[in-house]
Amino acid sequence: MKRLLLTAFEPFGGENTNPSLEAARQIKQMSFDDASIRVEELPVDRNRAIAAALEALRAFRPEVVIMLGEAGGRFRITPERVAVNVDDFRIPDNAGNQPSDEPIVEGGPVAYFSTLPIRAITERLISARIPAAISNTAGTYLCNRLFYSVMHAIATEGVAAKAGFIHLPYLHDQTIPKQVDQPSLSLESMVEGVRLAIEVSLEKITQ
Ligand code: PCA
Repeated sequence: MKRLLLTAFEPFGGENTNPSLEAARQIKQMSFDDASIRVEELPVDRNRAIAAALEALRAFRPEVVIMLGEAGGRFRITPERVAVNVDDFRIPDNAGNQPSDEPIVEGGPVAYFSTLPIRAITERLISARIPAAISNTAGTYLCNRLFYSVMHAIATEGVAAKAGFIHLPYLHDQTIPKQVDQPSLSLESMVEGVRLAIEVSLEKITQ
């Protein structure tokens, strides 16, 4: 049995929900043949989110970590290629923090690459007719910060885990009240996309 840690974020930026949370809650109800999955719901707070994720990483010692978050405005499910060492928040987080141009880890590496099989994940989703593409930037907000912080902990604390981040578009429901047209996916596609990403990651990662 492999251990897989799945993280999701609470709503932020005036939204009532977060697709990552909705998808992760459904995944939590599923069983996977060869893995036990722990779901961690994270606050959109630059300090508490990282503390909770690192605590889960150290306590659960997963072989695979998949972090999820919302990227409103995107058309596809997007496995991220890279996390960069900078916090530059476009809007405050839910605790009111809004750092600009700050390193996440002072003196840390400029960036970390995802160690998830992002190409295989993207291809599997497309085969299942779920819109997907590799993304080359996770932004400079909390999702990038979480992604970088987890990769840094894995690199420096000798945790043998493969990890990476996947951004999800808006759910259909989120776009209904908006004044400006926005792309969205159904919850069904979102959940199936995450389920397939988990399946591919477990298949490709053998330790
Ligand atoms: N998306 C934000 C942070 C929380 C979330 O779900 C981001 O892309 O940084």
